[in-house]
Amino acid sequence: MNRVRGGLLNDSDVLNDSAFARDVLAGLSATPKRLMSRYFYDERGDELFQAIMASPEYYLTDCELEILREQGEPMATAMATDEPFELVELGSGDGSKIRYLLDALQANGADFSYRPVDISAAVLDQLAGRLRPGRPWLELRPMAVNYMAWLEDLVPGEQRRVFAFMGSNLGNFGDEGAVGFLSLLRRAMGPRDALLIGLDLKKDPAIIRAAYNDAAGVTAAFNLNLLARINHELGGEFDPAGFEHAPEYDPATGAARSWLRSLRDQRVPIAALERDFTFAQGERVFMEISQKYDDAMIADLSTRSGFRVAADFRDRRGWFTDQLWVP
Ligand code: AVJ
Repeated sequence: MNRVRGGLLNDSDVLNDSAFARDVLAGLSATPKRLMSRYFYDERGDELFQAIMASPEYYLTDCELEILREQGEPMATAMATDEPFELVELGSGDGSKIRYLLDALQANGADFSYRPVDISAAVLDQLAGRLRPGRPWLELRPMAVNYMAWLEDLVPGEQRRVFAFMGSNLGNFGDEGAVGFLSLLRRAMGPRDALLIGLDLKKDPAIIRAAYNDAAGVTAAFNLNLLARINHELGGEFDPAGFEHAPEYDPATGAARSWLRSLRDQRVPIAALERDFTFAQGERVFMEISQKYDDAMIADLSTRSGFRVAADFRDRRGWFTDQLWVP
């Protein structure tokens, strides 16, 4: 939790105290203004993301669940060698999808342990509660850390590792960010390691637009919640009713972007930043990119970051892919 001491914060407090404060200051000082989607996930944000995954328009979770449920066996075969390995899932969440893969690996006689890595200890407790019952064989080694920071210091291990980065989380990095992240991961991998990566594919634009603008307004609330978080944690005075959710999808590039648009001219003080920020009517704040891929983009991305695509598993509709990438 960030400390807000009315009027007593100086610049070095702001700069040293919290990455959140620093990133909000930089983002709202930029043109166009932007906020970072990694900050969506406070307690309320976690709840809203769960609700997004349960919404009828958000197909990504259903597609990946179908792949894991119905192709767990070939996936387990593609992933395992005779060597014992550790399955390291980056940003595991509560483990609701991966269980199909764990069960398929076990059925295949794979010798493996499972290390879910997530920034939220609460979510890892839920994961353990969900996965432990009925799986006495599971070697579960949860780790509550920021996986980005952890990866920076990670070197190839003695034991083989298979990383998993599911759910099209890569799509939030943008193009350069994605190559940067994958290259970082690649440097931490030994020659026999592998990466299981989930990527959302280009499809009928109407389907994608609906997924990021659901009729019940959950995605809108998810974006607006970041303004509420700034209010709580940084002493901001945003009126969330002063902004609207304005997502867009460009079928040519596959970029789905979310913006918040100011509904009027307004000035918003943020105490912890000791600044007011002005928003013109119609001005947009960039919130998130959710990249959609096609085969050419995936070939390009994997090559640029030092990987080769070894296996490709898609749902029946061909909307989503889980791929095994190797060095
Ligand atoms: C968790 C990054 C995969 O981009 O589809 C869902 C987040 N944002 N609805 C995505 C999200 C709006 C989601 N990822």
